[in-house]
Formats: sequence, C-alpha cells, structure tokens
Amino acid sequence: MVNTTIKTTKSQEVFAAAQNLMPGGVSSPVRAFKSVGGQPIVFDRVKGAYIWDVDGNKYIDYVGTWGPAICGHAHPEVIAALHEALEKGTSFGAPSVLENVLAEMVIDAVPSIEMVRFVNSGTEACMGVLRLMRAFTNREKIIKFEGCYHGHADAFLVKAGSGVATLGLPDSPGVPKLATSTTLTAPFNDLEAVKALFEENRDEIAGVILEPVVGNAGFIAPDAGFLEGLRELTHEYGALLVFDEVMTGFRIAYGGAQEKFGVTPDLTTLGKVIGGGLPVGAYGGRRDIMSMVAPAGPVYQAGTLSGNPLAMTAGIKTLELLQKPGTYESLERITKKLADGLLQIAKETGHAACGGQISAMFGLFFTAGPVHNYEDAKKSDTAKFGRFHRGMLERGVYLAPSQFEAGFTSFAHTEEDIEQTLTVARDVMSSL
Ligand code: KE4
Repeated sequence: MVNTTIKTTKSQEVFAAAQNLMPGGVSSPVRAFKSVGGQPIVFDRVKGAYIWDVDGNKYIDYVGTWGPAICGHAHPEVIAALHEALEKGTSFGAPSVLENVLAEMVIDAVPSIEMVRFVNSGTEACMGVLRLMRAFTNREKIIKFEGCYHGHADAFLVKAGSGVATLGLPDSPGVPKLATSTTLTAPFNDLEAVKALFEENRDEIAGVILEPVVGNAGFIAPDAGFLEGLRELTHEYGALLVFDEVMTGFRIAYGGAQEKFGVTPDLTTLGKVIGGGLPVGAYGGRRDIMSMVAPAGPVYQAGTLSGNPLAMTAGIKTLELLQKPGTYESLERITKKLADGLLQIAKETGHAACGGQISAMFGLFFTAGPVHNYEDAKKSDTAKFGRFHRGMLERGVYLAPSQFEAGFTSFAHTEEDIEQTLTVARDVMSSL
C-alpha cells in the first residue's frame, strides 16, 4: 500500500512566514508551486537521490535543484573537497589555480569551447554571451525560440519558458520595449520560420540562441536535422549559433547536446552541473570571439564572486565524478526505464500522454502529442499535471512543480527508486 497522506505542518508554518518576508515566499518563482497548486514543501536536507522536508517526510527527488545534483545531492567526495577548500578561504577576488583547472576541464569536454569565462549564474552567462555576439557581429537582433528560457535578463523575456511560462506571464512588466525590440522569436523545430526571419532581417541578426534540447517548456527534443539546419542557416547569413547548455551541459552527454548531436555552435553557455550545486555560470566558444571579452578585448563583463574557489572546487569534483566510465550509459538506462514506464502507465490508465528522455533529462505531457514546440506543449492538460504532481508528492516522489519544466535523474538514483516511482505513479494515475 502506498502512503497517501503526509504531515506538512511545519512546511506550512515556515512557508506562511516566508510569504511575509519574500515575494511569494520564495527566492525563485517556480518554487512556489503556483501552477500545480498546494503549498511547497520546505526542505530540511538532501542526500543522494533523496530530500527530507522539515516535517521529516522523505522523497525521491527528480528536480535535483534544477540540474546541478547530477551526481546526487551532497556527494561525499564533493563535500570533502569543499571542506578542504573552505580552510583556504571562501572567495579571493583574484586569480586562482582552481579556475585554470575547471576551465581546462570545460575546454577539453565541450567541442565549441576554446576559451571560457566564469560567472555566477546561467542568467549572467546568457547576458554575457548576448553582449558578445552583438559586439562580434556588429549586429543587434537575435532569434530565440518560443518556450525557451535563457535566464531573466530583459532581452530574453520574450515568449520565455520556465517560470514565465509556468505563471503564464505575458512576459514581464518593467522590460522596456527597446530591450526586446531586437529579440525575434520562432517556434522550436521550425527551420522555415527561422529562414524567413533571416530573409526579413538580412544582415541584422547577430545570432540564434536556443536550448538544443528544450527543458523549459517541458522536455522537447530537437527534430532530426533541426540543429544541423540552424548551423547551416547561421553560416549562410553570417550570424552566430549559440547553444544555451546551462541545463543540457554535462547532462545530455559529458560534452553536452553539441557532442550528442554532433553540431558545434560558435558559443555555448553553461551553469548548474559545472558548479556542483554552488553558484556558477560560464560562457565560452571560439577563441577569436572570446578574445573580445574584457580585459583581453573591449566587451565588458565582470563579477565579484566569479570563479570563486568554492564553486570551482565543487565543479571540478563533479566533473571528475562524471568522467567515470559507464556514467552516461547508466544515466540513460535508468532514465529511459523511468520515462518509458511513466508513458506506459499513463496509457494503461487511460490518459493521453507523450514525452521522452535523453540521458538524464526527461519529461511527460498530458496530451496525445506529439510535442514539437511550445504551442504543442501548451495543449497539454496542466490541471491534470497539477493533480499528478500533488499525488506523487503525497506518496514521496518530488517532481518539478510545473508542466513547463523537465525532470532530472542522477547517478544516485537506483533501480529500486525507479521501481518505487513507477509503483506510485500507477497508483496516482489510476486515481487522476
Ligand atoms: P540561472 O540564472 O537560473 O542559473 O540560469 C538561467 C537559465 C539559463 N538557461 C537555461 C537553459 C536554464 O534552464 C536556466 C535556468 N533554469 C531554471 C529551471 N528551468 C532555473 C530554476 C529557477 O528559475 O528557479
């Protein structure tokens, strides 16, 4: 029998107090559970594939703090490395050998990256790469895709995914028209739409930026030929191709989606996994482009805590763990078992559903599909997703609290965890 009632008294108390202190009671909108209903649970601690909340309930975790916890939460080797690093200080604001070490690991791993700049979040990485692509091409317009999310900088808050989609925000007030007047959008997987934008804005487009595998509109994989087509179009029109691999980097493959699909962009953004749970972002790419970044070149970008020793240490240890032979094969195997199992159970319990996975990233939509873009994703039954999410939560499984997010596994998840998750899912879907 699957436990279906959890005590959340303390979570409710803490969250009620939080709402008086912080907007929505959270430090980031999607955590407020607005689109799935009910109150968020307040975490007390995390370890491996598991979460414990302040009421002592335990959950199998498929959010993994939105991607960084690919080695499992609080991996003992990461924690040990951080303890050692702490003794030498928490921030230098000066060069350190640790930055060289992580930079070399990133350059060795990611096909497009010849030089890299560390920042403190994916948002900062995307802000930096936007300024750089405009400076390098001396053009101002960019193309992004509906439902893709590249952090919360003004220029990207146009038909954005993640929390913007979750809350159904009409983009955001406070963003001046001028800031988004140079942001063009197209449906994901639609090469014809991209070609038309290039034709209409000939010689004005600095570049195309995308999540090569979308995680912020729910999980949407690129159609065959889409990424290759973008590579050709950007070459043809003298624009840059930028892969935002903040989510897919070191998750889809050790070298990211660009390694998996064999398409090399000009620039790449990273975050999440390369910080091993501490605040890190990065942007990197062709040496001739990156050499424009200050102080080597004129394109300004800076940050007090960029490259700090703790974040570098956590990132280095995380990538070392990911280099272990067989890591990605095991991530693929257990995630495929989970994703296929959820789909099978949905069908057996009479729910229209579609979804998929690539390596340690997966998604499920309550719609017959197929889902090729954000418009398709928005046809899914988000109310049903909310009931599914709550049912899973009450039975000890923690899924991303939005239809417009992806799910994440780690190499801490066991076969038993997957089996337990599928047992719970059958129970919930039978009662949806
Ligand atoms: P951050 O600024 O949140 O570190 O990164 C922004 C970002 C950029 N690009 C991609 C592809 C991303 O997925 C993200 C951030 N992802 C969301 C989850 N979908 C972060 C969670 C949140 O906003 O609370």
